[in-house]
Amino acid sequence: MKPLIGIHAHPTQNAYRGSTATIHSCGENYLFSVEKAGGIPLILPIYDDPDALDRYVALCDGFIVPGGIDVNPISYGETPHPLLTTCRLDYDEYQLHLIEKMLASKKPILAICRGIQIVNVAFGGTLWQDVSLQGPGTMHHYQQDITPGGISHRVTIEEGSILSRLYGSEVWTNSYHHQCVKALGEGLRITARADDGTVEALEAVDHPYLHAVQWHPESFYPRPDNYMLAIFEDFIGACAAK
Ligand SMILES: [Mn+2]
Repeated sequence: MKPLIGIHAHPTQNAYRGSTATIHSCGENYLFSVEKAGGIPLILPIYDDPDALDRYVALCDGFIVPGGIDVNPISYGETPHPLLTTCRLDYDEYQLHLIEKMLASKKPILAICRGIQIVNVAFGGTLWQDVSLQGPGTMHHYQQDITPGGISHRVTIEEGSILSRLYGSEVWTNSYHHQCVKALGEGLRITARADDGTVEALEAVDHPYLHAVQWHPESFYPRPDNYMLAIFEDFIGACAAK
């Protein structure tokens, strides 16, 4: 049976006829990537109820924590910097509650972009509210080239990681983030960095399968040589092995 992959929905504003209702959304490239890698995607609504979250975690074989808006610095005990953009504390709280239950289940987790950031916060880490705050020499991490499936910068990979098994010592990625990991959460290890030192991938030391990347592997979907599908295939493989 194909593994069922729960993907956290993202809160998106509905512009239709002036409605103010939030849409619980998921980009189709996440769904296509899960399907192509052999899984069945299921979008989990933003519903912060302990019983509901227990049911979601019991139902799914693995989880994707997707990209999205900024993490509210209140979630990691800091005050807002002027470069902070849109965030929602209620979304952070929902995700932190759900991630806690996901981690307890020991089921595989793939975290992407905002996902790596909120996972780092779940482990007690903090974030740079804008990549430029890391200091002089920080690269541009918000991609300017709009080629579908386009790349932006390379990352250097640590030995003995999921990424090194898939790509060796380096791989070219896209980059659509303006925040990044600052203090590393306890129990996590860094498995890839950009040339300016920005943290680009994490794994958990004491968890069967937690893989977090700062780029968007699902956005490679339009490429004929979608070499980032390997990240989804490896994750779905771990979900199927449970
Ligand atoms: Mn980057």
